[in-house]
Amino acid sequence: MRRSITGTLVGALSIAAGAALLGQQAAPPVQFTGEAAPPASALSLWYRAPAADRLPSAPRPAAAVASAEWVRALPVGNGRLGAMVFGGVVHERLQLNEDTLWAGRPYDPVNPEAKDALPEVRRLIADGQYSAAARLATQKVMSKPLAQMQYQTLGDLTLAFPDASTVENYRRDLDLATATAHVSYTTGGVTFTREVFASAPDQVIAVRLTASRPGQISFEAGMGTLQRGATVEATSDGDLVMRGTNGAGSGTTADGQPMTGALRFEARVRVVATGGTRTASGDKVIVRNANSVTLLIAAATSYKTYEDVSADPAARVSTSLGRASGKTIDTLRAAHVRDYRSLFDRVTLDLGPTTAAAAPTDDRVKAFAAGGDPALAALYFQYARYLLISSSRPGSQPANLQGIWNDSLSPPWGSKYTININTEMNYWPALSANLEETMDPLLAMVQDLSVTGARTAREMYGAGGWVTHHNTDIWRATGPIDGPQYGLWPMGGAWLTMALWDRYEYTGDSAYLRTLYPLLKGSAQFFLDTLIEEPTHHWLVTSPSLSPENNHPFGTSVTMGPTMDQQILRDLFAAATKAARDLGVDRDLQDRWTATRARLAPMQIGSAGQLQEWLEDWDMKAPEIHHRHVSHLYGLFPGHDIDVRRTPELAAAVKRSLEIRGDQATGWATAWRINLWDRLGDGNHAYEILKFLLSPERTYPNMFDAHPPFQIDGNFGGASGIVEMLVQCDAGEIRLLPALPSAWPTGRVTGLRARGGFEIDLSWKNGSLERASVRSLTGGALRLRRGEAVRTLDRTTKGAVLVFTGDTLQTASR
Ligand code: FUC
Ligand code: CA
Repeated sequence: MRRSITGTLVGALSIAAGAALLGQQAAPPVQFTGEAAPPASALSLWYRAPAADRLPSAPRPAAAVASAEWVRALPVGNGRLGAMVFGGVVHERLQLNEDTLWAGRPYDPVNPEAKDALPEVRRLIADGQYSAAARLATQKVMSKPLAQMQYQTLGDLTLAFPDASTVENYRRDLDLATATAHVSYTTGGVTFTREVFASAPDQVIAVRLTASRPGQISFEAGMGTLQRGATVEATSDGDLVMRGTNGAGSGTTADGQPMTGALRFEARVRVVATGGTRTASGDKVIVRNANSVTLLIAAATSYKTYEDVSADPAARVSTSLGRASGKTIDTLRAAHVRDYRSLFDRVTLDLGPTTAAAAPTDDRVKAFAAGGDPALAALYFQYARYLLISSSRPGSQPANLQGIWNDSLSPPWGSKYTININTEMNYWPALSANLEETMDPLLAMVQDLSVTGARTAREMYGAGGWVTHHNTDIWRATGPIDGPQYGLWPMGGAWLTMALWDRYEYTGDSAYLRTLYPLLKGSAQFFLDTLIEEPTHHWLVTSPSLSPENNHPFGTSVTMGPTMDQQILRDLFAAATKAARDLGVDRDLQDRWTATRARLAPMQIGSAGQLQEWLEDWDMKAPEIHHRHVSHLYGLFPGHDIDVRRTPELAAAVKRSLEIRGDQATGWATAWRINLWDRLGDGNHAYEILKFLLSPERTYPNMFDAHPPFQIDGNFGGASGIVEMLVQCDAGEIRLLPALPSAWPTGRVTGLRARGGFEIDLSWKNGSLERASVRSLTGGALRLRRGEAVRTLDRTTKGAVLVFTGDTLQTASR
């Protein structure tokens, strides 16, 4: 039987309608007794209480910031499918996501009036009439619709178990070593265990229920979603099936097209019980007195590409479910763990064991700043690697503002791709923490953007190449959105392309370079066609643009030639030139790029000794001198314009800017500050900021980053900040322990990657380097630094491991 559900949760509704067999309604509170022991794996997040023990409340607002319960739940994901596991005793909830389920439909946001209005916007800027320029841009230049589409929740799988009054030794955990969430407890003399993992090889989420005695597992499984008009039915062969279409976005395109939902989705749960009975009743599957149960969850949408939504979600689901349900849980688990470990195990980090590690994770977060728990920083680092693997597998969509985990139809900032820092930050640890493959989805997205962005370049700017502004979505929209003070920034695509360029620097892979080159060339082309000469010094600058989201003293952020743009462009033109040289192509363009690069506005040091954020020395007069964005410091990290040794005056100006900005900001902005202080070589200052990032103000109980609200970039930026304390590579050299905080006198890391094609294992003791093993991946030149000690090799032997000992880098045989 099929029921239609509209905007509320089917589980709660049908229970009210009388289908309930097992105590789902307002169960008396469960009493927890006994102290569960910590899990065996030190790489675990764990807790002594469920994240929640009730069905999601119904009706629930569609536009919701993640609840306090949700940020206690534990995430699993296979890159595409995600679940938040709540671990309730009476009510288990798995909040589900599929990474192509976004609102809206294919669309082109370019405003046809923009091209004619842009010269006047530029003239007003050159004339110092910034607010007038912003007003004109609001009227004529911004995208239609003005907002992009949101990433949306798929729904929930709920399992309602019999009431339990007293529960002993409850524990739930997430084991990062096996990418598996567990729940275990004892009630009525029976110990129940639950295991949840998201398999990439089998494209299902598996839930395994077992009990210490036969015949003890009884529950009622249901599904629900906030998506309007979705249906749920239980099939006669014991599947739960939810079908629906995605939500609409707001606004219309310039030619009046509404943003109605055009994606279809299906989620299907197969319930396989051993012993007992399984029956389908309405929109529920009911299991009674089973010995063990496996639930397999598959889901898909009709999304094929940003312009094609014609796939058959039912066929996709039935393919993966058909394959997976032919395998035993042991086979599924083994394949999952093998596959996951091939990525996760590449890096280990030991910052020293601590007794504090025996406490539940939320207690450790509360206590981290007080000291004595360096292992929590190691866990935070490995959690970020886990989250990247779980949200960004090849073939899936890139990690968005929430990775893949979102329980709303209208999440904060649409849970989109904000590309004036946030998406780039998501990938900061990808290369250094040895997860190169997780960048494949980013490459695929930028390839799409180079197509949609070429249209925007042509129709909006009359330019060649391609451009993307400060956000994009699954439809690869590239126009300026939200308002000119946020959106009128043409650098998003260029920055993303530099993130992709890093991968070539780390790997030297020439096949990859050939794939990347058209993106570099097209991005550079856009700027060749649109840079203007600023009137005072005749430097080449962007216009209109802005320093991300920071208002200058004249009532808006809109201006020309902000420092960050010039830094990104110096990196971009240098990379494009090097790429063309390495490929032996485009001789004339190489010269043009080099000449253009030399004419870009230089960086300037302002009256407070700071690095100027803008062409003019406005920093101290800007309304928010503590602003979260530190865009003009891009040149130090992750960009390449500034270095403590190569450009010490500019590095000192960065330091001054950081002091003025202050240490505490939103999650991602706090994480950026850590990386910057690392690059200044001040590990103790960086560590002070890490203490704030890893406090309850910026880290939720499930260790998700708190902007607040939840935003995943801070997890990734924080992990990068930990790497940058131990190994840095830039300015042609690899630096060992360049920003080691005194709180971590002794430790060991293995498997970090560095530019030039190297893999590094390090150990240190009492703040001194003990031993470094450097494995050459490509046979390239090596320049290694530890403090003032430097070792240089013009070339290395591919595959060979070079060993250096002590702070003086004595060469040793392995
Ligand atoms: C940028 C930031 C905000 C937030 C948003 C998603 O606009 O300025 O702080 O992170 O992205
Ligand atoms: Ca993904």
